[in-house]
Parts: sequence; structure tokens; C-alpha cells
Amino acid sequence: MALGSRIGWYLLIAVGLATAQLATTAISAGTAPDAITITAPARTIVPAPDFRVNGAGAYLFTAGSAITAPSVAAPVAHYLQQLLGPLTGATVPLSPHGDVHLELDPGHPAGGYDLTVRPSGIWMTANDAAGLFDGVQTLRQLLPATAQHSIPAVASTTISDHPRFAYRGAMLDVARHFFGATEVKRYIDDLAMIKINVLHLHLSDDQGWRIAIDGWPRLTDVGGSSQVGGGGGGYYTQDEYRDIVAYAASRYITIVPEIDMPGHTNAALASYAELDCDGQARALYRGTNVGFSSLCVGKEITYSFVAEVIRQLAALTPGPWIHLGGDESSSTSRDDYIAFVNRASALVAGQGKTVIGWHDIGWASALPRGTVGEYWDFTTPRGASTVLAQRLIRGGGKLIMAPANVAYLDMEYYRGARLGTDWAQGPTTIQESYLWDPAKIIPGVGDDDILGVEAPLWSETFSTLDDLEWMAFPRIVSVAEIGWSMRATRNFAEFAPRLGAFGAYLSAAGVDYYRAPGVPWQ
Ligand code: TNX
Repeated sequence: MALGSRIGWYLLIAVGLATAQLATTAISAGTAPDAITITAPARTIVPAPDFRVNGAGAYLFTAGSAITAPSVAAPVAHYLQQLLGPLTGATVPLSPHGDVHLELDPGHPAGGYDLTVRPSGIWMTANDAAGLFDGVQTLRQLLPATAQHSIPAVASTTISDHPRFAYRGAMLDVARHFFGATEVKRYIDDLAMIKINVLHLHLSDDQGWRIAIDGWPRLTDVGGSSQVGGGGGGYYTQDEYRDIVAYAASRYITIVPEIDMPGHTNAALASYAELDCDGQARALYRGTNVGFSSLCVGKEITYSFVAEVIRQLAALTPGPWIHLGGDESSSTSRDDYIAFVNRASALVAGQGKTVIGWHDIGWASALPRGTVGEYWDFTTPRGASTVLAQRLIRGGGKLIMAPANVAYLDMEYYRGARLGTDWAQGPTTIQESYLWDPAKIIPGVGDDDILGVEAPLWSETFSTLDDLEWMAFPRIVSVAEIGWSMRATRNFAEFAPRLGAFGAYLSAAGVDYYRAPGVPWQ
């Protein structure tokens, strides 16, 4: 149906059936039809915006609607057109004189956006296109989730919003089970909905090596051929990887590549015998143990290998960060670990990139200044993790907070669940995933020391996109809100209905999420 006739149809419904469920009209006695007031429900948003006041009436997308955007924001305008298509039944055109305004303002603070919706139009302002993209994600939740039983109307509102942290991350383990470019792109689309702006890809582990490195073909021919439990594994060619990076950039998401070292390296050690201290290639590994492998720290070939991998990864990475892992290296002596991380991190810095490592790299003695630590211990730290995290901060770096007992998406939702694990004080409920604060974990580490938050999804227990999304949603929405929303205190009773309403948007996007108890899913 053409947009005009469909919109005409909406107005007929609006006038004729003032009781329509999701869109009602208020026509006071004696007013002319052109004074019809469209109303729409004041829909809620996750992550919660900073500031919001609702007004009267609503903006209705009609055949006369058009989007006005500066050329640098054209990708955002196209993305908005794609979102609107299924809701309006036609393409909302771009025009220099539209009533849906996407505006860039160099005076607007970096990060965040302002959004005003009135019956006469929509105005969105941000410092850059990424800010407008976040605003479009808000607008998406102000629209109905689907065209069924609803008209494409947005209730009048004024929102001023900006993120608490610059880094709002998700991590996907493509090593334990491989996920191809199509699946990763789909996850990127899911993440964009909740204003996550970093996807960290765990590209290597004992069970598989997933990125082609020129000159080292056995890494993928051999190391890429296995995964947990059997099956063929897989890997990205450099072109496929570039395509993922570009797709993520079109959603204003930065890819952080991780090659985990010096432990978690069995797949590399199975590929090249010379990387083993005894010169014997390891067998491929399909189990789920950790801590049994190590690159040979004393051999120079190890550093030629690491240098080449980092050089090629840096060339594939427009973003500022390279993650070198460093967790659970329990087969590497402490002295060897320190020597290795000192050298590997210098190689990353030599490529002009900022090092990220799991907080264990705090043991190293010569990290490049500004090295970022990813904290994975619990919300009540154990052992050395507090000291390691504090050392990283003293080195001029910041922390990414990913406490395993609340932020790990691979923890089971409930005891005996079909998927997931429980080592980090699991099961982890939706309530637990929401009720924590990154600035209340490590003594002396507050907002200024924190780059952001991350929700890691380790893939030992699943291999399909459906299962991936079921593990990620809804708990990742908690982490997204903790990373975005300014509030440092959280009330689950206030979050739950907003999360429940978001369920309709996940369903509309085809995401099969876990209907966690305690949430009024719509
Ligand atoms: C710990 S915590 C790991 C991963 C596992 C994960 C499973 C950390 C940095 N490493 O090797 O996949 O637990 O939950």
C-alpha cells in the first residue's frame, strides 16, 4: 500500500474509532477535522535516558513526513528510513525541508543527543553522527514495535540524554564455537538497539584460531578446524573480517580484536610446533578446560609470531584498541608471564594501538602507559584482583568492568538450564545482572578510572545464533543500562516494566530472548 493511502487509513481509524487501543483521538466538540489531536502512548526506553518530560499530543508519520539530515549523518538517516519502512508501509523520503530533523551541532557535548517530539515534527541534535544514531535508537522505542494494532505515532516528549561511560561493550567468544560473519552482523544489529558501541571479538583460544594471518596459514588451516565438542570450526578471511568491521562501523560500533596470550593458545601450538618449548605440535583440543597451554616465552620465534599477528590485526583495526588476553595463564611461570606481557604489550603500542588485557596483566612490570585492564573477578573481589586492577590505574590506564558473577552472559539463568555454566557464583538472574554498580567494586576506583562496562558471552555451551541471542537477552540490557544511564542507584521494580516493554522490540527484531521471571514481558 502506498504511504498516502495507508496514512489516510490511519486517520480514518483515528477519527472513526476514537477508542482504538494504541492510538486514540481527542476531538473536542466543534473543532474542525484539521485540529485533530493524535495521541500515542508515552513509551518507555532502555537504557533509561537522563532527562525526559512528556508533552501533549503526538507526531504521526504520514505521507507528508520527510527526514532532513546533513550529509555526514546520511547513514543515520538511511538507517532510520529502514526502521520506519515496516511501520509506515512505505519509504519516508529524505528532503532538505523535512519535518524529522537530524542535526549536528559542534556546540553539543560529545556523546549523547537531545530529542524533541511535537505534533509538528521531530528534532534531534548531537555532536556527531554516533550521537544521532543513539537518538534514533531512542526514537525506535518511542514508536510502536510493529505496525500491528498501532499507528506510527510518537508521543510528544523532550529528552536530553548522554552516556555515563564512553565504552559500552559486548564480547563474543567465536573461538570455543565459531560464529560466521552473518551471525556476528546480526548480533551487531541487536547490540545497536541498546546503545552498545563496542564489540570485542575473542578470536583465539585453545579450541580454535579464527582470523587468517598472512604467512601463517596453518593457524587457520589447522587451528581453525576445531571447536568445542567437535564440528568443523571455521575462521574469518581478512576480507570477511574487514566486512564485519565495516558493518559494525555502520552501526557506530567499534570492533576490538582479542588474541589471547600467552595461555589459551593450544590452537596456535597445534598449528606450529616451533611455538612449543619442546618443538612438538600439540593435538587439537575440543574440551572446555582452561589454563593448560602456553606459548614458549623463551623462544624468539614466539615474538616474531606475535609481532606479525599484532601488525596484521592493527592493520585490520580502525579502532584504538587491541586486546591481548592474558587471563588464566596458569601454565606460564610468573616470571615468564611478566616477561611475555611486557614484550607483547610493547608490540601493540608500537603499532599505535592501546593495549587492553584481562586484569591479570597487572602482574606485568612494564606496561605501556594507559594500558586498559578488563576486570573479570566478582563484584566482591577475591585474591589479587583488587591489587592488579589498582596497579593498572596507577599506570595511567582505566578499567573496563566485566564482573563475572553479574556481567557474564554465559552463566546459567537458573539451576539446570539447558545452556550456560555456573562457576562465577551462577546461576545469574536478571535481577542480579542489573543490581550492581561498576564504581562500587574496587576500593578507590570510581567513574573517572572506569572506561566502561562489558558483557562477555563465552561460547562453550552453545553453537547457534538462536542460543547466542537467548543467552545474551535480556541480561545484556542490564549491562547496557549500567553503562549508559547516569544513575548510580538502581531499582529493579522501575527497570522491569521498561525491560518488559522492550521485549516487544526484541520480538519484532526476531530475537528469541529468555522470558526471565519477575519481568512483565509484552
Ligand atoms: C573464564 S574469566 C574465562 C574464559 C571462559 C569463561 C567461562 C576469563 C577472562 N576467562 O576462558 O570461557 O570463564 O565463563
